[in-house]
Amino acid sequence: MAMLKWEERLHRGFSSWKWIIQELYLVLGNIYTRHGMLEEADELRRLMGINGVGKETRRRGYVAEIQFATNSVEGSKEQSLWCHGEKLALAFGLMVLPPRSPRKTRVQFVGLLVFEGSQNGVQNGLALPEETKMVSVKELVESNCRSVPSNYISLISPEDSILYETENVPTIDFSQLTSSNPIERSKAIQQLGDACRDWGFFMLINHCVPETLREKVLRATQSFFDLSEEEKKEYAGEKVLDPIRYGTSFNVMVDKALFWRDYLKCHVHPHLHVPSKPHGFSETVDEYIRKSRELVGELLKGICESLGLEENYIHKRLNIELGTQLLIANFYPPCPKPELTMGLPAHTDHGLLTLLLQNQLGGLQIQHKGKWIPVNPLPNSFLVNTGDHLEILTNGKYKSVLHRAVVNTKATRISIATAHGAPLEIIVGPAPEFIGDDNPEAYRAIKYGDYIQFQQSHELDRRSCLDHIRI
Ligand SMILES: O=C(O)CCC(=O)C(=O)O
Repeated sequence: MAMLKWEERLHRGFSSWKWIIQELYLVLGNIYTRHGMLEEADELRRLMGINGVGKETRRRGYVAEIQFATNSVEGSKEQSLWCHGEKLALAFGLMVLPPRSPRKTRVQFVGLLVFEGSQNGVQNGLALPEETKMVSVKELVESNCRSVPSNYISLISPEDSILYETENVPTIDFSQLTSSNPIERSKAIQQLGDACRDWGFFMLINHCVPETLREKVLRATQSFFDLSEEEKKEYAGEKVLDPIRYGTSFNVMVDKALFWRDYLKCHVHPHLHVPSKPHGFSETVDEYIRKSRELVGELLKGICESLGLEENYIHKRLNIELGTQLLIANFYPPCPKPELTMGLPAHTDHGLLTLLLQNQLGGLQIQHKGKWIPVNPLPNSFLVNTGDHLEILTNGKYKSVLHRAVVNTKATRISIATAHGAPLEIIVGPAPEFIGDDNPEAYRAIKYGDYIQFQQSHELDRRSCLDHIRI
């Protein structure tokens, strides 16, 4: 690999500080991959060796913070570098700490690496530079990649790796929820309320979306991802709220490690935006999103009743007729070492309700009472979860729950989420029915569009975006 001039300088200057060099190489690996320089990225990975990296480092987005204790550091340095037109600023400093034992004085060395171009890009909502070549996971897998590149490595902490297989998310029978028998219906409403309050997730069976349509939309999604990269990149979009966006990972501008997932996100209501390719895709999506909207409309009515409200309360309060519906198609190709990476890290969803369809390959895990539970979907079922805006509206009564997607070695997993919420311009805060002397407002009101913009422009940092608006 031909080293760039600044890499040589850096290597000479700091070669004894192996942690910093390794950390820099890790970030540089990311840059190479983002710029489509896969050979260079591979060579870099070979040079640095993956073992040991990360043990003594903490990385935050494009700001890498490196800390270790040593007695041999003699000075501090500052340097600013450029790579592919993006400025990297480096600042090194020393801190002398009180000795832990009488014989050893500790000198802590702190290195800061700031990927300036990208940080500004994120803040201003700018796109990646035009010449940037995005590499999809599908492309990576098809290029015969037999290991997980270092920039895709994101390890789960040991306590978060434990799975509790014995618990199951509740099941709701849609036919009972819409039954003309009042006893059956009120029992189903009670179960729905319990599921929203205690789990934030449930499996929906006996619903109104035909199996043939579910299979058709999964096949159509596969054909979209089977288009050539050039064709798909026509839909790459620039900003997080663009009506159609094809991409990889979560948001490559902010992800500190890349995720094993390609995606297509489309705003499908109140206006339908769908790629015109492949043939028949937009018609199938249109049919599917209409049916899923109908289903979610009924669920929202049931949820209102379970909260003791009139069944159209949410429809009227949040103008659901003109509400936002987003379709998020997730494509997780098989991965050589699934334990080293994530399909999607823990996050909550922004809307009121999300409906998830998957191709019978498990991969979703949800957090329940602090434990991670793998979800095995029942045939022909949907998984439904309450989102941040239902938690905001109910002032915390119904919870939006953390969930994550893991990948597997065997086959491509496809999931299609439709997220349903208020119109983008509506400001949502806790409803007066849920506020009282014992229940003060727990969240600041925020415009739904601003909330999505915020969530999609920030790293998924394994906690709920709601933490930013909690009072
Ligand atoms: O693929 C999955 O199972 C989860 C997808 C998801 O959480 C999302 O799209 O936000």
